[in-house]
Amino acid sequence: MENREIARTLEDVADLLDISGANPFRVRAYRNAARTVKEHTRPLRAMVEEGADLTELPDVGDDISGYVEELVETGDLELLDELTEEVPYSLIELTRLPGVGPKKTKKLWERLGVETVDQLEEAAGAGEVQELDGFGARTQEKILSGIEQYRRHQERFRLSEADRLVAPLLEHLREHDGLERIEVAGSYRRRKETVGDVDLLAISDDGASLMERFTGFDRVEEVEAAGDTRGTVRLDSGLDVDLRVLPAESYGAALAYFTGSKEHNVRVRKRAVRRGLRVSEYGVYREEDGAGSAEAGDDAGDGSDPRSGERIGGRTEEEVYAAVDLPWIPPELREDRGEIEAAEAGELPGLVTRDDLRGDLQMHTTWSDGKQSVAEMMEACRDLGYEYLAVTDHSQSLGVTGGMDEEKLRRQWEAMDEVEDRVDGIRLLRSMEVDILADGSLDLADGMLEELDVVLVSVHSRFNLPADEQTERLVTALRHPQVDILAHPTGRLINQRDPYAFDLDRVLDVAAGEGVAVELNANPSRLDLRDTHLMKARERDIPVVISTDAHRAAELELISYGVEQARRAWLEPEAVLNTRPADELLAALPGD
Ligand code: DGT
Ligand code: CA
Ligand code: CA
Ligand code: ZN
Repeated sequence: MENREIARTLEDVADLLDISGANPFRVRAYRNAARTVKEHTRPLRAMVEEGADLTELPDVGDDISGYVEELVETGDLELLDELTEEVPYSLIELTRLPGVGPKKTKKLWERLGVETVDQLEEAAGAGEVQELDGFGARTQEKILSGIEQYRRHQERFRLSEADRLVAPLLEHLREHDGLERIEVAGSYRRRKETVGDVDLLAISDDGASLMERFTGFDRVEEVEAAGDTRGTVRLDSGLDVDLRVLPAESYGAALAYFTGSKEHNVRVRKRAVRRGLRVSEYGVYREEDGAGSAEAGDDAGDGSDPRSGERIGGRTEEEVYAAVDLPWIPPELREDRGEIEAAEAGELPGLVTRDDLRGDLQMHTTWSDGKQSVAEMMEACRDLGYEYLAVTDHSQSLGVTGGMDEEKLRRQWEAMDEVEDRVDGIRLLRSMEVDILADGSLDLADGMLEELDVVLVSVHSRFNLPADEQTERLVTALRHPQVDILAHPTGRLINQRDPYAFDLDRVLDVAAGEGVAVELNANPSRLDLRDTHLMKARERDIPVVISTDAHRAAELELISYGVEQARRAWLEPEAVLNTRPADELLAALPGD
């Protein structure tokens, strides 16, 4: 059992206790312990196996330590079973709806008998919710739109979640003797920020036994289909996985087909038809006279044999593209957003890679809400091969994060002077993630801003301002002469929070005018700006900075998600400021 799952179980206990009206201190104890477990870097499973004393962890006492051991050893928690005899488990889902929470959940359950999201939707739709005291028409409205947002966000998995869930499955399949090769196709290979399901392709001459191994994976909850060449399972996380088994000669064609996107494939097949060819998941075939369908659209269901005609290729993706007179196209571009035209003209972009980056320009340390020291972050960045980093702790208005006022910032600078003497081989830039206040002013005095190497600004509060006020707030901040970079510009959290309402085009116009850079926040929950927004920035020649916003050294690795998103936006190294050496980077930023 992973730390995440242990933490989730403890959170479930807290929610159920909270709904049942337990002592708030007891509820908080479970929540705090859940956070400790979630953030702990070592697997608690390993600690339990070693017989380590878990009570040495913050917020973990004798009771909770016992529960963690029970969970690790049995996979179950008797306490949870007892609680769900009193309080339906499905109520936990209600507490996660925007604007609901445990207190309201309790009332909805006791007064209306609501136990599920569906039942709540029905009750709110029928106007029953607004009749309860403490609710009212506005709350009911909010609950309905919250359910809608929740549903929209439930459907797809974040790419990083898919990565985490797929890795052990791939490992499990790779142990199979007859397996020659396996790869993940679909939106996962295109590195889309979320995936609907995961599409695996394998080469093996023993499909049946590979399929058996696939359906026998211990995280499989349900087998939806399982034949010799294709199967679909649902993992216990709710993620669906397709597996297709192919002969080696079809591998390239199948990889191209199942990588998609569908829109991209349609364009490729149209080109094939014009050349008297047929491209299917089995290969590239020359049409026999009269056998070709003039219809170039979707081949699924047109009734003809996808393997008819003389086979002329399909072992590699390059062969498929070459057959339609195109160079190989990187998966991140395969969205029919102009890549076919660019490929035809020999003008595919030379996409930015992880190795092009020379530094990371957003991270937090123990000076605010980060978990590691400046020295540790410097060393970690140096180990990643970077030439520089900017430490960007929060400013004072974010009190909960330990945000810094002037006096604390000065102390940080003094401490940094000393750290620089100890840590060699990497340059430390003085920076700060300065909060943009509601009126667009900045949360640090001008005299201090002037002394920073890089001024990063961002919004962390008042997400609900009317769109025109939010836009003005951002514009005012961008016009401040010391501002260099606008961090996580839309504020969205994938699957959790929509972007705040504002006019992005206008903000980008002002950024372009002021020479301010925009951040591509690489955290896989943010990816902000996203691909389509970055394309808007690219059109305006706005420089982009890819940063992790790491709160611990391990999170610096998440930079790869940012690079992938940048590639989906067609960004070349020249468009990304932190591909440049530090002096060039500083010269390119507007604030002096
Ligand atoms: P997802 O799973 O919603 O994140 O998106 P994809 O792109 O992974 O889509 P998926 O899993 O439905 O199918 C994987 C790929 O297989 C897709 O990108 C293109 C190809 N494909 C699937 N169904 C069709 C189809 O009906 N026609 C064509 N042309 N291609 C298809
Ligand atoms: Ca898929
Ligand atoms: Ca699929
Ligand atoms: Zn931030």
